[in-house]
Amino acid sequence: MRVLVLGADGYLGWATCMHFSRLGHEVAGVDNYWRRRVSRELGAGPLMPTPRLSERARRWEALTGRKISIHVGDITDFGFLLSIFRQHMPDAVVHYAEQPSAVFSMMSRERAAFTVRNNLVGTLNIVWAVRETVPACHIIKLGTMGEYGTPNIDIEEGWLDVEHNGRREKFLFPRQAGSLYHTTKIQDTDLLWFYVRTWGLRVTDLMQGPVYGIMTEEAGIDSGLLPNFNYDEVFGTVLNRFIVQAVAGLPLTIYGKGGQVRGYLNIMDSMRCVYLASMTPPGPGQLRIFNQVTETFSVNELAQKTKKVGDELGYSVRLRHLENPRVEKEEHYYNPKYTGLAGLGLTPHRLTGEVLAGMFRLVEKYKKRIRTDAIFRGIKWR
Ligand code: USQ
Repeated sequence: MRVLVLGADGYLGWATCMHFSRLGHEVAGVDNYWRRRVSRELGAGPLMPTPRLSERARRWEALTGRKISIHVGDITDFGFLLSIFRQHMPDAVVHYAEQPSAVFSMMSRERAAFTVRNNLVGTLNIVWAVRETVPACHIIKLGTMGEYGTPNIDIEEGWLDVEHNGRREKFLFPRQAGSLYHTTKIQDTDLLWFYVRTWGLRVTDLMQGPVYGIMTEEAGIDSGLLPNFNYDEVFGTVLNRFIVQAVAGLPLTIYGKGGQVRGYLNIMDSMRCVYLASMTPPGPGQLRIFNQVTETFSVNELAQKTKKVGDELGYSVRLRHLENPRVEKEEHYYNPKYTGLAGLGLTPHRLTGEVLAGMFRLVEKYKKRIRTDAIFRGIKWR
């Protein structure tokens, strides 16, 4: 397969490039280094030194003999994106090239506008590039479980059968996001759904929960291949942040009561899900949706697990409930379905003590690089 990975420099992008490459596919990665630049501007770079993509691709080729092509550019520039499609004529495109931070999208009008423009125009450009070059190309878009919000009913896998006044119809499951970023993810799903119906595109939408972890099968080969791992308030996800906080000797930042439940998954399972989806593309005119999570936890449960393992390793982990900077329910019903990817063969890596201990050990190696001032600045939703 020829695979195009958009957003190749992000937490998941480079790991995805290596995963497809190791499994024998022809991979091209694209990024404009936006996240690197902004996290530097915000005074919070990645925990591990993260070479630029061309350097990582060189190391990968030297170590494995496999080539990954790299292109630096912005997918909201249609001419640039079209030239990449013409050059690679991909069978599948993995779309991570969105502004991924809920916090960033809530910081100012300018950052909200950037999020809307980047995420929607980027997605629209992919649709047009596919239509003009490879109409059968499978678009794999990273959606997010946060699009559903926390409804008081079970969350189905993408769709809901509705019976109304004696008639039935299937609709996208109702969505009610908790941040402007999550709202743009609803909007880009709507864009894709429109073009699926109108132009017969093939699309998979992966409704992913927060991802945790550092090590993947491929990154284990060389430390210069590790993911772009952020732990700061803007770009870090909660469990990754907790491990870094524990290693730095800071109390874990539990927002509000800590009863917020989300569906989580290990970075290795995230790679596997994208791969499994790519191996079984939907037919033309089909929008296929999977809930990409493997376990659900409350923030309190994650904090307790981190504390238990951290204490065993000698860290004396402290927990602190902070006034919640976000607007979200802190106690709620949460029951998402997630059987689709298991049906394609996913065998989850569970959040065991051993997995947590492995994260502690790796973070410890980079302890001197932790910027404690970037961990909590209290960026508020209102
Ligand atoms: N939280 C804390 N303390 C922290 C950080 C977060 O209690 O220090 C809480 C949040 O309030 C929230 C939960 O942990 O209730 C998850 O927060 P998060 O920052 O890990 O995740 P979120 O902002 O929702 O966004 C992340 C990724 C995003 C992805 C999303 C999946 O940044 O790209 O789409 O996870 S989901 O959450 O399912 O929408």
